[in-house]
Amino acid sequence: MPLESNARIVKELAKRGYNAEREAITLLASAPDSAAAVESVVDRAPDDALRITADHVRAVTDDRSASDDDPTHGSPATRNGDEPTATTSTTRSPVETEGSFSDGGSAASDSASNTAAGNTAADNTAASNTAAGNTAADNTASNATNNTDRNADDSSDTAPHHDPDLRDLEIGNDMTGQSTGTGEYGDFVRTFRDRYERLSKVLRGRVNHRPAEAIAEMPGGSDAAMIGLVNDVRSTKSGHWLVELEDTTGTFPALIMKDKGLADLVDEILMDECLAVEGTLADDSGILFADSLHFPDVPRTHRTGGADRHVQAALISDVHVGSDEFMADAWSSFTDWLHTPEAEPVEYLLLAGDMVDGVGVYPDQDEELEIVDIYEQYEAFAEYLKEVPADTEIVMIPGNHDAVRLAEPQPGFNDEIRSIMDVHDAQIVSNPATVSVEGVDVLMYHGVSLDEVIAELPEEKASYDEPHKAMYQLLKKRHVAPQFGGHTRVAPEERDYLVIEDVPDVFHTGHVHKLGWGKYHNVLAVNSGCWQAQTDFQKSVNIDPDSGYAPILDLDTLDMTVRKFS
Ligand code: D5M
Ligand code: FE
Ligand code: ZN
Repeated sequence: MPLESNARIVKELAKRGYNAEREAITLLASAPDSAAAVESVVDRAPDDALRITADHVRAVTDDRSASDDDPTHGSPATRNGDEPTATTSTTRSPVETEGSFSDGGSAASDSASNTAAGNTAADNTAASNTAAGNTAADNTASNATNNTDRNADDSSDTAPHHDPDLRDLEIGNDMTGQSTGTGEYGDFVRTFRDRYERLSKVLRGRVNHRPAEAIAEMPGGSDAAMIGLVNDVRSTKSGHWLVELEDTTGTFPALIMKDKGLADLVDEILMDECLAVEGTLADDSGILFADSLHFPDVPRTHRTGGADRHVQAALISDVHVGSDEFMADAWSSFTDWLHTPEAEPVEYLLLAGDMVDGVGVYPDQDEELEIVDIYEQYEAFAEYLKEVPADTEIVMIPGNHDAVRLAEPQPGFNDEIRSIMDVHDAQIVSNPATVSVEGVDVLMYHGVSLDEVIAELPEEKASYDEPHKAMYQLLKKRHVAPQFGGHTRVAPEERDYLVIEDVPDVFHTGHVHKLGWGKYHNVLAVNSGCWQAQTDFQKSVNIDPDSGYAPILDLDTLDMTVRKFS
């Protein structure tokens, strides 16, 4: 089946406002005169149809099967002169360009090798992570070859049909419509209490903790432990650190001596996160000399779920439609590929925020906008979404460029924006949210706090070149945005929706526009790059984005393949 004609059919239908099933595209592509077939199908589709199904195409086929000029039937020999040949289409195949993934010098190959190298140092899952990184690159290369063969072989075939009954998608922790916060002092108290309660539970089994007010009453020299939110971290004149923790009864200081071997952990402490400190009380019971520090963390024994069939999800983010730098061609290569037999297992598309570029997000942004009206941006985005096969299940959360409140948790889009995008019937949920896809729990979070983690932590623990390592820190803190009152805006709610209460199998973020992935205690962390080339603004702040990549996740094995479409 010529890929180019697939792509043209998808675009032709999208232009007329239709989204199409993959099978419908396949049937139309195999028609002797695809253009005429598209016309007939569009003419005959019910007025209220938003999507063209295989049945719509067959209805035309069945009606006209006796006719000589039936555009949906006939041998390839009757192809139109301007129909691209299979050879042309294979040359145009998007997967062929992904060779640059491993041909050195590109941002992606840098990311890939960083990922592998980084994991080696990180933890004892290193061996398998390194292997996973390599597998991704190798798979990509061999898939490209397979794809070429299959394109040639499949010319008369129809793509297998997706069985919606096999699909299994559940949303958890969506706070859309649940916002209770009024921004008053009491709301903040409730949010922090909830954070403390749920995260201290995670730590309780590991230390024999006492409330702050009880510790102050204990005899000097006693062993003691406290669980609290970090109220202050300071280094002392002699090079030690003073960490003040707060619980529901008060605050208590802990002194972390520089020779205790805890410096590495102190580096990772963020304000307002939940920690446990264990040690010995000073003679006057006024301070705790720390012997150990504990983060809530992910147990190393975490066992992941998995699909019981071969099915995949594409994990992407930061589309930025409306920006001058939105990469429409790369996007179309991606959506064209989704219509190929090779992409048949890709039944889910998870979008982690920044669908559009928005307006007024950064200084002088309007100089870099192709579309200056936010609603028109979503209309354009909806058109691009129509290029995605109609039978793909889509889940999306907002990001900081989207038209929802900036403070996290961000509720899913309002009705007006939902109605603009309703052609695809996407699940539109809050940032963050958890989705269970065929038994795989995916925590989706846009990722604004990653900037903060990267700014606060030493380079080797979190950097833009290895965004997945910054994600490891959030997993370790069991909170997607621990620091309050800094760069990440947090809205107080009755519940702290940003706590990572249940350990996910996959953690998916975007925002920093860098591609990076790796495993932390068996959890796959994926930061998914973007679909926007470098903006002048990003150039001025030295951001070199990884644009036009789609990480494809096997839901049965949790292996990942990164595909390049730019
Ligand atoms: O974010 C894309 C990246 O750009 C992300 O890492 C944040 C960074 N960014 C955004 N605004 C600024 C400012 N003002 N200074 C420095 N870095 C910034 P996105 O959400 O797509 O804009
Ligand atoms: Fe973005
Ligand atoms: Zn963003």
